[in-house]
Amino acid sequence: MRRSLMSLAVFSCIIGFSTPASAHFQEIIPSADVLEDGGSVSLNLIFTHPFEGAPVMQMKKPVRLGVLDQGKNVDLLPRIAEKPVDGKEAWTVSYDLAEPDAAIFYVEPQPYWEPAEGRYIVHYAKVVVDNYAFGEGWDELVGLPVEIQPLTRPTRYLDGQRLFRRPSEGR
Ligand SMILES: [Cu+2]
Repeated sequence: MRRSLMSLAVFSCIIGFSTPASAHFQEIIPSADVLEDGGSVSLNLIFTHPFEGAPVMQMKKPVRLGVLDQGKNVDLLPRIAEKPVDGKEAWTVSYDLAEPDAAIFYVEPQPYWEPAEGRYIVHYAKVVVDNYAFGEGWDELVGLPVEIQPLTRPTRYLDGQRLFRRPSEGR
């Protein structure tokens, strides 16, 4: 699970690649991808080499950080907190998920200068957290300039069952 989570977060939306040997990407890693009992999720934002786990790179405060929750875009920048990793600037944010639904967290980091390509690059990234293992809403788009729309459910099932129904679906 950890690996698929990572690949979702890392490969969600990437403009431009540097050479694979030195592949650094924006990470947005939630504390859980499915909250079986609802509650709070925290996400770590790290600019690093995900497959090697290091070295961590400096990540300036992002331009945008938000979540699409219950069909509404919530700005999470006011709640962001610094959480350095290996002495490099990195960030974290916590968010309470109230209703059964998939919440889609996303980040627009500041552009960084990629010497290998002679250009600035922005790693848009997003990740889905399924609250109460609801199992729907994960394919909604948050409206990034480049964005992958999942064609299959990116979060795990609980015994193949949904635990909750929307109120409109009745019993
Ligand atoms: Cu690198």
